[in-house]
Amino acid sequence: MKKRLVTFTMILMVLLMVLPSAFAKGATDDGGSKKMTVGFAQIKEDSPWRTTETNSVQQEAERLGIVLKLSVTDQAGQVAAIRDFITQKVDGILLAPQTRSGWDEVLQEAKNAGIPVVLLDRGVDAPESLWVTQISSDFAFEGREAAKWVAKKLDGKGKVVELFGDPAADPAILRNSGFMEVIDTYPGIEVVESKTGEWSQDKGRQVVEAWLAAGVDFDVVYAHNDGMALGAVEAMKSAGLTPGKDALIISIDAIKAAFEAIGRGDMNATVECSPLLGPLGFKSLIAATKGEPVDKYIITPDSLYDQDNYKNHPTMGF
Ligand code: GZL
Repeated sequence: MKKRLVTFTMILMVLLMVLPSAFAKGATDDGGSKKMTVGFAQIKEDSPWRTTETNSVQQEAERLGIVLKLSVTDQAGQVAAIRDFITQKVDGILLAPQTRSGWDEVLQEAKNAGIPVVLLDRGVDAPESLWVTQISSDFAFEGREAAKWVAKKLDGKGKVVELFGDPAADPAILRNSGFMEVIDTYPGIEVVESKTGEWSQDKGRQVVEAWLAAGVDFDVVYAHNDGMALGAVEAMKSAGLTPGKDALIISIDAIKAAFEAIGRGDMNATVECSPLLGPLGFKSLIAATKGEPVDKYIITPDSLYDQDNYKNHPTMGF
């Protein structure tokens, strides 16, 4: 009798050790079927735009009943996170690639594991066969729209300073090339300075403060994102200048703080760049897991908002 009791207890202990992990691996919904699990490798970046994008992904995962594993790091950390998602056998991966390069190897590993990868808000220089789709704005278009606005406001003649995003990042590279493609058609307009503000308001402020201290003369600040533009506003005010008048300030993103600055006259324009990419991201991943076709590039529409039309934006910014 005693021997049977010991055997039963040992079997029970083994079951209690094994069962929970079995359930944990395949989280199930109320109906008992396995929930989809998605890994999201997000960029570590202190910006309202990035926060709004992360919230969009989290809210959509919640709405769809998808288990989201969120990792927020730099590019090297993103590569490690993707490897971790592969080990965990996720059903799909969302990646907001901090830089254009450095992805070929890890995206090949995801492909070998049969895990689809969707690129959010930026492109990569890895082969198209390694990722399902890129969901983003057309950054060169944004740059061209900004340049057309600048050329019109300057009547074809003046000096521009450029606050570059991360020079290794797809949106910065294309916002510069799109802008210069138009500016180069105006011999009277010169970009006299161009320096990275690293997408951040504080660094953008420091760069413009240094230009002003060095006596750089300019009529327009073109910033690759609103954060850096708001830094330029601060720098001009600290120097006793009137931003939006002593120099025009145009940027990209259309965050709420930019619309507020346009309303105050501190900034003059911003080109919309939607961060609300969660729904399209999951729709593409789910289609890919079903073997359904997905467009290789899904471009979200953008418009320029300035003091004449900013109140028309449905949410007055993101
Ligand atoms: C654009 C996105 C950019 C934003 C910046 O899709 O990648 O990253 O324009 C952010 O604000 O740094």
